[in-house]
Amino acid sequence: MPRKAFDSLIYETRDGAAWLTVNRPDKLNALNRAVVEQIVAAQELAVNDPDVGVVVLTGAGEKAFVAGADIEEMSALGATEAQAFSRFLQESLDRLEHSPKPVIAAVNGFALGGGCELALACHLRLAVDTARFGQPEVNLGLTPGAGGTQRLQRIVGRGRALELILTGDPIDAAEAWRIGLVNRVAPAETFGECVDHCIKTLLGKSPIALSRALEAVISGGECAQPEALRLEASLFGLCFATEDMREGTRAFLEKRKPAFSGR
Ligand code: CO8
Repeated sequence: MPRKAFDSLIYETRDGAAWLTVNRPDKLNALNRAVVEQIVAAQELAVNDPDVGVVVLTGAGEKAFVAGADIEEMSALGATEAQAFSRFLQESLDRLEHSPKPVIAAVNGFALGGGCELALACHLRLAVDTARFGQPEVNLGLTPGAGGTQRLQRIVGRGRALELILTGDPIDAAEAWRIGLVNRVAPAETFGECVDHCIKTLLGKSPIALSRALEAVISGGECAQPEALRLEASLFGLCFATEDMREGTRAFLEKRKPAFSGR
């Protein structure tokens, strides 16, 4: 399995998926600038690798996906530095969210603060049943600063987002599923299968259709509706110039499974 080691992140590719594992288990995979830079660099590797169709982001160890921004490092920042750090995190997570290849968060434990915000920037969230989600920043005298005030309300609605952000109380995976914060929950014994099933499902689709659907939803979601609908129409139209669209429609009419070439 091809593997590249960054300081705080393991990058591996296997069977069409790139696995990005945040690797600071002794600090519950807390995010500092270096980790975030490495996530962005690894994501870039995945996007540029023609053998990769799906990206999976997870955390090392049994306990945490990512337990937030590194509080020790963050506590030393002044106001101007904190604003710059927030912009850096926002821009980095924006790049992840705008990935042309689907990004799955495999949430294997705590996803708190910046860790929850990282999961929110991924396209699908799968969680082990012991995972816990939360935006506990108010307990530190802070507000979320890596996109959480915006992405959370778009995903779960403003009422639930405000409850999480204002109380700082974490929720378990079952509650996260109930409110739509995660797509699937599985016990530890079958969590690997759950993630593999999701990867396989996505790898069976046309990568061009996936990338255009992501652009329509993510970029369209950032525009006013009339503009977003024009974007949707143009991306829909572009699909008709692909071999994959011809193959997908022909396969349906011939009552067989499509074999997409990604062209
Ligand atoms: N930052 C740094 N170190 C951490 C973090 C963190 N976020 N979380 C855990 N650790 C460290 C602990 O200090 C401890 O280190 P050590 O062994 O050296 O003392 C080690 O990880 C293990 O942690 P615990 O002993 O605390 O483990 P527990 O099982 O007792 O508790 C918890 C697990 C509940 C997850 C607990 O560690 C915790 O509450 N962590 C902090 C969670 C949190 O508040 N996260 C939000 C941080 S703020 C944030 O993310 C803002 C993002 C926006 C950035 C904007 C830029 C300015």
